[in-house]
Amino acid sequence: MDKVPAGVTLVVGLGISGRAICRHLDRLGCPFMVADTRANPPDLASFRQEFPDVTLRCGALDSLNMSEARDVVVSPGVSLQQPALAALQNTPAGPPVIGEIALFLRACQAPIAAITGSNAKSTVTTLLGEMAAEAGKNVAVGGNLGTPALDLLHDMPDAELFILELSSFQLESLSELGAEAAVFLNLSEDHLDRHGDMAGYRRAKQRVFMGARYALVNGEDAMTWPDDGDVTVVERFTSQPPGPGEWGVANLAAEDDGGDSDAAWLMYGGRPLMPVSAVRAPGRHNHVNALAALAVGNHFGFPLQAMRTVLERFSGLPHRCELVAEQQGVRWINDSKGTNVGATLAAIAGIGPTLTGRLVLLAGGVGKGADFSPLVEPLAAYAREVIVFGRDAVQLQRVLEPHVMVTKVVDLEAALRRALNAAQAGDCVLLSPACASLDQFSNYQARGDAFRDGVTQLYKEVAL
Ligand code: UMA
Ligand code: ADP
Repeated sequence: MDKVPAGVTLVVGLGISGRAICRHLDRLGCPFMVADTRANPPDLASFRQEFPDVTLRCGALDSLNMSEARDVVVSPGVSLQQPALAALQNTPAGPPVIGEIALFLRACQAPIAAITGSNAKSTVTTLLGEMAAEAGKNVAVGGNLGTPALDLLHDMPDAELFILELSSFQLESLSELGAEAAVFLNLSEDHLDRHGDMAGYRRAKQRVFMGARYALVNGEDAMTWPDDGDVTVVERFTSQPPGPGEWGVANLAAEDDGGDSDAAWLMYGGRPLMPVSAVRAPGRHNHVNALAALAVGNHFGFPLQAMRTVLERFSGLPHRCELVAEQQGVRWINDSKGTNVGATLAAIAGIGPTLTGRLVLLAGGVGKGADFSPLVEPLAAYAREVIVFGRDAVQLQRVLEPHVMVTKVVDLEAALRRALNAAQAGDCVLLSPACASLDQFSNYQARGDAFRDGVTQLYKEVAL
């Protein structure tokens, strides 16, 4: 059996996090080796270029003796429940089995804002980061989005605030966090193949509150509220008129808003903050995202004017309900980041009421064990057709077919061709797959890019 030498740290995983962990250990001068559970992990050549002398072991972990490692640092995509790691955690005097964020916490001196939820993490993290920068803070933004947390430490050693998007995979392995501000935005089905059930998924996300001084939760989603009462201050946001101390949306009569009669405003309790119409990112879900960012920004003391400036400027992230083409009266919208049912529901709720025609939805990929039935009602109301593709296309077809026309195709390219035939003027073709992309693409960005490029190509062909 192979063995990790005594005192050497084992890095599990050769992906983005694994490499950030390696760079960090390298900078600290800690001896380390890497294991990846796959026989042929991707991008081996670039790893070898970056770390020519580091020992790399590929294949199952159960034939690797890890008992004398200094630490075992596991990438988020690797489950801590897999037998070799579970056994190691049960070994008395075994090495600590930790994740990238635990290493980050050992080294980080500045306050942290930690943002989690099933959806909207990246949007709120980005908004808050831009608000901090607009307020003149030296802020580092990353985590599950963008730059890995450990690389941020190196890239921005003088950062006075770290704003981290944290996934359930990153939170699951933590035994402490101590965020200055912890945000739990919403909870809907995702990653059940990894966490077993909703209770397991929620338990992982609840770890965001461990040792937090301030928590922000969703007033309309009790699943986001902290279980134990050890967070000193808990604030809530809601899409409804707010109660005292809550962040919400209310219609203001003329005397309250200086003449903008009956307009919807973002509010803090009874205090109007800005008209909803001034928030540039479209859709109701972006109004609550704006409120979440305003609430945390307020906790950190950012001036309201700076935060408003950001909300007036920020039009949304790529691959999230992004309009990529409008041709012959048909809008083509890329929501490739709609990787779970909750996100696709939000996209349909945002776009459906704006249609003069109908919706043509492109969906499918890796369903992660989710229940697709919540899609039935909105699709019956808005869809002309649903075009399904990828690994779990049949599951989607089975659930949706009795209620809406469903066409099953092999891949996204075929889905685009079918959509071009199906869509009529006034319609919207929406890629919001409710599934992960990894069966047919390297990530959701590649899937979104393929959608954008495919649409351009289709209309070129039509023009010929
Ligand atoms: N893998 C193995 N064996 C290994 C290592 C990895 O099979 O030994 C597989 C995993 O099961 C997974 C894939 O390889 O399918 C990637 O896993 P990883 O842990 O190496 O992933 P990274 O490349 O480090 O990227 C991770 C996040 N990905 C995951 O958690 C799956 C990235 O979020 C994140 O940007 C990056 O760390 C930096 O923090 C992506 C993501 O999909 C966007 N996140 C999920 C989500 O948002 O829903 C959680
Ligand atoms: P995450 O990082 O959690 O995946 P993103 O900001 O990238 O979140 O958005 C992912 C998806 O969630 C997008 O497809 C978007 O349409 C949808 N979404 C955005 N905000 C919300 C919200 N407040 N509630 C539900 N879904 C949302």
